[in-house]
Amino acid sequence: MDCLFCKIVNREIPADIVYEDDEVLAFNDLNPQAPTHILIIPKRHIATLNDLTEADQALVGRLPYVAARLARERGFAEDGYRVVMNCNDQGGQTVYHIHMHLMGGRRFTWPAG
Ligand code: D5M
Repeated sequence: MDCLFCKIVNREIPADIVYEDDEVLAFNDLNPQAPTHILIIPKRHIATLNDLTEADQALVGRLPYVAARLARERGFAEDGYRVVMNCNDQGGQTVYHIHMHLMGGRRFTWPAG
């Protein structure tokens, strides 16, 4: 399948992997927007949030769980951080394999741009 993040899962292209379990992979974003910027993905290909089924709920629920764990490990869980999932063009999605952005280490403003 011609999916960038599936290729990272399959080790066909390199990435700076920071967490892995049976279902989830996390790696540093190539274009970081914060001192820590990690992408957390399900290993299984799901193109957008719109493609989720009821059966995917537990899998996708792991993404914020892993985000919080990584935030704790990096020491900014208490100060705070931002998690984002972009959906489709107007939502700013550029890679069509769902991913949660974990950004930390600086102050974020709201509303997001
Ligand atoms: O976010 C897609 C994100 O994926 C964006 O922040 C850049 C990042 N990206 C793109 N290619 C790579 C590779 N090869 N490694 C790591 N990170 C990558 P979106 O929410 O879809 O706009």
